[in-house]
Amino acid sequence: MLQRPLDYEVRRHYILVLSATDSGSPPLSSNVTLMVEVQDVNDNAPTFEKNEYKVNVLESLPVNSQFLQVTATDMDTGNNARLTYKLSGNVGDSASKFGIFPNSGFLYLKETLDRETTDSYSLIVLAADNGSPPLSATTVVQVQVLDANDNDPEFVEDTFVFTVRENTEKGQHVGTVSARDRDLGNNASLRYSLLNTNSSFQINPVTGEIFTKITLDRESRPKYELTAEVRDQGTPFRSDHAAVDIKVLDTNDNSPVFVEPVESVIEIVEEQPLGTEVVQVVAEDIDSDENGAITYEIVKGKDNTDGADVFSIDMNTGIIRTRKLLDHEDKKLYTLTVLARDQGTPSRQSELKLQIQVLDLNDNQPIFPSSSLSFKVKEGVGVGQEIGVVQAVDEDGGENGRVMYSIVGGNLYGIFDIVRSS
Ligand SMILES: [Ca+2]
Ligand SMILES: [Ca+2]
Ligand SMILES: [Ca+2]
Ligand SMILES: [Ca+2]
Repeated sequence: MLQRPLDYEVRRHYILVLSATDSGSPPLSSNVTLMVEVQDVNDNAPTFEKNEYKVNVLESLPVNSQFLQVTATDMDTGNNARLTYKLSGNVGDSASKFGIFPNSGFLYLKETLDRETTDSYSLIVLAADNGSPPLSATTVVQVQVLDANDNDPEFVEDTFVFTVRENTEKGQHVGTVSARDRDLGNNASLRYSLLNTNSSFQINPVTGEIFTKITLDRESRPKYELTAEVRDQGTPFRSDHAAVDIKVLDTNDNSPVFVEPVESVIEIVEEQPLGTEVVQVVAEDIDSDENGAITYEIVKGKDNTDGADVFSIDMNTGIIRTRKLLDHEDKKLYTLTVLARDQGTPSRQSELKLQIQVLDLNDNQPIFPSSSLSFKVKEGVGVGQEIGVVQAVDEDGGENGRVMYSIVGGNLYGIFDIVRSS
């Protein structure tokens, strides 16, 4: 019988020598050698070499890759020490993403990881021996998922629309483009640039702020269509593009310019009905909207502008008409100052000085100073001798006032002749 417990782990074999002695005299005896083999019983649980393992796994690690081996030991022998590993008590993602080889304790990936969805796992690994009943131990594997550059940066808008006023000094802030990247660290560290290289705008590569590089002129270029690029700093980098539309806002930096009439002297025949069109003035202003919208007016009270009350102008069309009946004989030339004004704030304006010449209509007949004249001529005067001068006055100007003379009656036998023009 056992006086003390056997421990297989301390001593596996005992060799006992037994002696049998009879009670005769003298007693006889004989010895026998007894081999006692201590059999292992499953009295030791497995133990892991660490209570907790920590491992970093790149999210881009391929499926089936092994990333950690856990090891447990068991003091027993045989089946009592033959260990089987398994993942135990894990739920959801943890259960579906990871597997373990039951004999080696190698952990491997069953599905791809995504740090942007789950960036750490806590796995429970169980090691059980094959005793009966089995004994087991557990350890924890902390998996930290490391970032891979698997996300493109994304601009927050497909098209950024900015406005900037013309004539501002270079360095004017136009707007800011921005993008997001779901990765981490360098994989999400963004740098901005403008593609189609241009001399008018620059971008802060870190902040995405766009500034002017020059003083813009809307009249030479009212709109810019640029492309912004964003890159992350991963290796290799990933990128995105967005349109950047920049509209240049107008300032009223141009005055109206008269383009019609080309001639500064305008002719009109006298005696036309009131409201007769004299001329249409046209001015242009290359600014936009109100800064380029023109109205016309006639300037009054200026030096040498004596036509202000005689003519009117349509403020919108620039058509100048008569307000009074013009009489060439009364006044042959009017001076008129026309103003073209834009509707900017403040407005800009230009002046055009016009001369309006009133042309003669043949409205006056020649008039002799008196109804009858008498010349005294001595007889015997030689043929061709001048016997007197008649003069008629015509109020009309030019051709209309040039008088032609002729004898129309009483010239018996053709004795007299008259010089037709004098
Ligand atoms: Ca990225
Ligand atoms: Ca990532
Ligand atoms: Ca203007
Ligand atoms: Ca302008």
